[in-house]
Amino acid sequence: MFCFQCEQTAKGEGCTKIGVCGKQPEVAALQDLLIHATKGIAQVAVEGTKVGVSDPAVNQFACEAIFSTLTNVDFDPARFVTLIDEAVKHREALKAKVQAAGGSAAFADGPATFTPAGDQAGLVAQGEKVGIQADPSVNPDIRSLRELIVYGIKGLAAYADHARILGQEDESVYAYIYEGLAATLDDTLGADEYVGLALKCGEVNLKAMELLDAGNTGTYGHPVPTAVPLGAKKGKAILVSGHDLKDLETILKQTEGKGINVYTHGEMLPCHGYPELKKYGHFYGHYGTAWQNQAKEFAAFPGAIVMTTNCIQKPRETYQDNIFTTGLVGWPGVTHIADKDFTPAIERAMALPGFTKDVPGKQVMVGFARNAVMGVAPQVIEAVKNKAIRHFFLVGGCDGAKPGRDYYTEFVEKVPEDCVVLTLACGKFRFFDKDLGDIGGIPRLLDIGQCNDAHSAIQIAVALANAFECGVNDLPLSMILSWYEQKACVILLSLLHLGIKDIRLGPSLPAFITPNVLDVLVKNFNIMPIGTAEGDLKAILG
Ligand code: FS2
Ligand code: SF4
Repeated sequence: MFCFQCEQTAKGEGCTKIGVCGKQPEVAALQDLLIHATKGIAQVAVEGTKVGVSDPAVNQFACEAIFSTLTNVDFDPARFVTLIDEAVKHREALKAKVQAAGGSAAFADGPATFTPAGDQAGLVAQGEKVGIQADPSVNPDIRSLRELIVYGIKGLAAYADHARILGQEDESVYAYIYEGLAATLDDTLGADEYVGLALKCGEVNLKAMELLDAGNTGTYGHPVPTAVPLGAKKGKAILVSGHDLKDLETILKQTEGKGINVYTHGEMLPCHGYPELKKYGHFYGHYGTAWQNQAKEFAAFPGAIVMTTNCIQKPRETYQDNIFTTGLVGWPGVTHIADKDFTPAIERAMALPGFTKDVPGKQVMVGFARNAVMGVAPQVIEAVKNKAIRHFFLVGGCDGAKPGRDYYTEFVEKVPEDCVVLTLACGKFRFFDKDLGDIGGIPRLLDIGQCNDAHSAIQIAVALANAFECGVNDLPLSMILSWYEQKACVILLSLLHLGIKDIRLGPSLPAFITPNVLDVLVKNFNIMPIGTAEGDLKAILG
């Protein structure tokens, strides 16, 4: 196997024996083959676009298939075997539609003609031949850019899938996914074209995130500042992790009146701010921190656990019977709830002891998404003008296990008292329960939401820039980002598409970026690795 799509890749180079994430070589090969098969769909879909053919079922499938290959989503080989077969069926059905519409669907070779082997072992063997390093003749910079596009598309497909679940879709998003994937097969394209396609990925992602924001806020209302207990309430319990708001709502509905309290874990924390979710009396509080601490935290949770999206890790035996997956998440041997009837998880929660007494704990504030922050824009602008607020820091992104991530905790601790920290995604668990106080009533730590809410952060930055009649780069705002998986890759591409400069990125730079590609990013965007908290603060604030 060879995989270097995430930040924790082995030795900062690539996972070759087994994934640091726990991905087995067979699953890595099947994921590579599924991406290959989806590129085949993309080749046909590009021809379909020329004759006005687009198939909603294919679009949904393509995003689900791609999302399944994100880091920490699906580790179950059997699910990939099914997805690969479905990919080929969708591709052939699409070919027929394209031909019926007068288009061309005749391909001589490549993914558009790929025939899957009849069993898992055969598919694994096929997958081993189509991985990242399959063609050693490819120039490393071109390979780097192609992989950057593929990982950007992985993040984009994830956001498009989240948005579709809430009824929000746009043809332009699917059209780019196909264009970008098909382009990675095109040997006539050079570095400049690929850089353009990578930035276009970021541009299209803004649309996908806008759709997701519309889906979230249109269905559940605009988040409002909300205090969330970190302790627990006596009673039976279900913990919901991942990012999917609709799954959480479904679980809240199905547990109503059953004496079960529902808790969020990881990236689900911001859900407490949505009016249509917080209205449930048994939606109690938040348990635990970021994804990489789940083995310890889940082992101590006295109820059932539902994983709705990334990030799942190998379950310990002690809680293997308590954890359930849904949607695109999978782990071999873990009960998967495909039909959204969460009865197995509810029954498990009823059988487990739950919290036998109230557990006291702190509270944290969530709900500072764009609507809430823009509601206090006049006070914020006034505070900047009268120098009560000197600078804003967006300290956001993914968390992970590396010791170097302590930088983000230290950074927030050292941010001067006349500065405000905006945060989002699971990286915030490094500092989310710190009491940073306020500046004239404006909290110094504002939680915008999940990684899925990056659109909200961008809207806040754009609104501030408009208020001060300047560009985002001219604002007293610095972005200190942490990355881990492919959603972070596409958010970074969106920020670069917007022309945002001087981003500090850590804890390490992507292994799939070659020195030459990095050079392009540095020259055009002055993107830089994080240094020390003290040194970076000094450099930013002067
Ligand atoms: Fe965190 Fe993991 Fe949110 Fe990422 S919970 S690193 O995949 O999606 O951010
Ligand atoms: Fe390694 Fe990350 Fe790939 Fe897992 S997803 S195999 S940790 S590079």
